[in-house]
Amino acid sequence: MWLPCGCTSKYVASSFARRTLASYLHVSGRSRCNVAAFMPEAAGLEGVSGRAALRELSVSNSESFWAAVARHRLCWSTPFHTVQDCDLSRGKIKWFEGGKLNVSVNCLDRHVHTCPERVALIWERDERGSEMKYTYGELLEMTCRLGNLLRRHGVKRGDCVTIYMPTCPLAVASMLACARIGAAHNVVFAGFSADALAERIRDGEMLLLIITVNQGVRGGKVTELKKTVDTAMQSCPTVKQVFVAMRTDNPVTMTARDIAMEEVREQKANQILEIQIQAVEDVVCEPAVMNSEDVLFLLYTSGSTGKPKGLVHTQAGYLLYAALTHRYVFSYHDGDVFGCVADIGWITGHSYVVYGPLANGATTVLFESTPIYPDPGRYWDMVERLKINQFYGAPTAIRLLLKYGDQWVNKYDRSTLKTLGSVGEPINTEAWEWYHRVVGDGRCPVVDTWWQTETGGICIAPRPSDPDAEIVPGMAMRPFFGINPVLMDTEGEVLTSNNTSGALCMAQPWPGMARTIHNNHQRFIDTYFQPYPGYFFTGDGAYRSEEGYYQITGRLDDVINVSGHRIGTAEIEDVVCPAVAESAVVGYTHSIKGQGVYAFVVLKKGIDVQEADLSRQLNGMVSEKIAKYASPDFIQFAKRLPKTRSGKIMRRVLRKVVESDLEGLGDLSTLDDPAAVQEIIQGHEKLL
Ligand code: 6R9
Repeated sequence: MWLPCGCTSKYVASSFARRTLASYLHVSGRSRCNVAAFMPEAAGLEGVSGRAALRELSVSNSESFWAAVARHRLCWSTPFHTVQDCDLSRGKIKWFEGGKLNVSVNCLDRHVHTCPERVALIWERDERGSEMKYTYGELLEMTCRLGNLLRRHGVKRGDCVTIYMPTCPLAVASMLACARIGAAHNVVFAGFSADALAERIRDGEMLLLIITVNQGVRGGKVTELKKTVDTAMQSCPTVKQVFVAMRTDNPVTMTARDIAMEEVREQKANQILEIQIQAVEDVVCEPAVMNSEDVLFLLYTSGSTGKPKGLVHTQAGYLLYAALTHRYVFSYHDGDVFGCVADIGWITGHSYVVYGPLANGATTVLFESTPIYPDPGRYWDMVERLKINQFYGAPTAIRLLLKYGDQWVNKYDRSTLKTLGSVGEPINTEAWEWYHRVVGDGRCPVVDTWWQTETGGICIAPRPSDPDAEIVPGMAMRPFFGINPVLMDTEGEVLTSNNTSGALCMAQPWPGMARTIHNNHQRFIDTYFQPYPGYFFTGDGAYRSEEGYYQITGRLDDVINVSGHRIGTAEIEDVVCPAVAESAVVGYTHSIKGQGVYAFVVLKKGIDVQEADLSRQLNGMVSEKIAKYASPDFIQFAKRLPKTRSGKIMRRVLRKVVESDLEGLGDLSTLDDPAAVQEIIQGHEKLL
């Protein structure tokens, strides 16, 4: 049952929201054309002839564009006075200053006012056919109760709460409850190990509290999340409390620090049907009035050095960008069911499972399972059952499913599908074609979306463009509104011609970009703004075709992408084993995962071990210190690694060896001892 929330009338869409882009944009000298049917913000806009012109304007007159869109799309309690105050050369990014709002109000209350019975979440639980639906009213109630619970336990505005949970309604409500009371959240992917969790908790001294579940369930297997938290707690003395929700019926050991999150549960045949958060809590929770630039969340991601970085996103700009991209890249329309199968522990889950869809009042799917559980038809069975209109997944899953054959797709009715999305890594042509031809019956546009944790939302994608505009398989294609990509050559000069490749940078700020690295603004500047002064450097390389379309060619740094998960090679190398003198990790092409992990290991002198035993041990250590997906597929033991005379490991050479591209080894003249390369090549051939 839905009960009134703490939303006051000042939060109801203000007159700003009803104004149109025309009131804010003053463009002259262009022909008149109606773009309103496509973008209501643009209703009545003078002088913009179609979507391409609107895009152009979003870059040339970006302040006016974003001001209009922000006023139209977000619900403000106080309007902003300054659209942007950014200086990329100093890594200074501020949007919509003076504005006050609450993100949870924007994601919940305003939809509850209009349609409380609309389904907000469909929880596609691991057990097939046991999905549960939550209306906007119910999600608001859950969020408010949780917000009160957190407040009662001392969480204040500006604090940070770590969420270590699988994708489930309580996790979403926890994120929104933080937003409601003005605390930041730090969601840690539930596949991360105790060490990785502890490292992410310790990095911020303001992290006080954790929310978790007793056990996770995925692919029919149970994972002991609470136990992992208990282990992590041994090295996190500042954590005051751990809230524990029950995903399964199995009790867990509770310590003085732990608090049970639910009180009332309704059960049927050993199945939890109703999770009620502390029924004693009030269902009214006054939303904190937040400044546009207050922190909304931290999210850790891998960089090229060993230590993961906590990227910081703030309130208004992030939410606006997630909402706008969700609506226009996927052609989302009111009433659609949006199915993004990402885990909430990644940025894709934040932006396209939670914030983007909820800000737009969508029905969003929370996928708890795996693409092949209980069989390879799982996604498409879900599409049929939940009547999903937009499906958004990762190429690694598509490549895996393709191998099982078309029959697993054809079995199910996919006629509700309108758009298919891809994210996280390059999608090869074979996978793209299969996705388009088999899954989408050749009638759904496939949008290959390029973006990053740092960008907050999709930056390059085939849509929005005219519905019949060309899409080239495997290409992310076109920049989104307000996005101004450039390619740089090795000298740091902008490449102006087409049919060229370079380092992908952004020449203009946009509201969704990260604001800093938690506790380390200098690292933020050094990583993203120092390599090409005045530009945001993405870390990726890209090709721009003759027609001006973009294709991402891969990372330019020591970050590899395993099944769409970013991992710094240095993070794996940092896992210390007493028998190992030194190691070097590189990525190699893997037919399903996109990239696999290949480790070269040099043992300390006098160590006498069975290589197979040590390999097993090293794999176990990487799983334990980081996560399973980071564990090497190949470990090659070597007497020495190829190094320059100044002692640097020549990774370029190692990468070529693992790709068996001996022709491409390049200039070896700077090597200290070229014979080392021959040894490495022989060792590699033996391993295959
Ligand atoms: C959203 C997300 C970001 C890195 C990024 C790039 C790679 C993401 C891609 C893609 C080719 C695409 N990447 N989407 N590469 N085509 N459509 O994945 O964020 O986890 O931060 O990873 O992933 O290398 O730099 P994140």
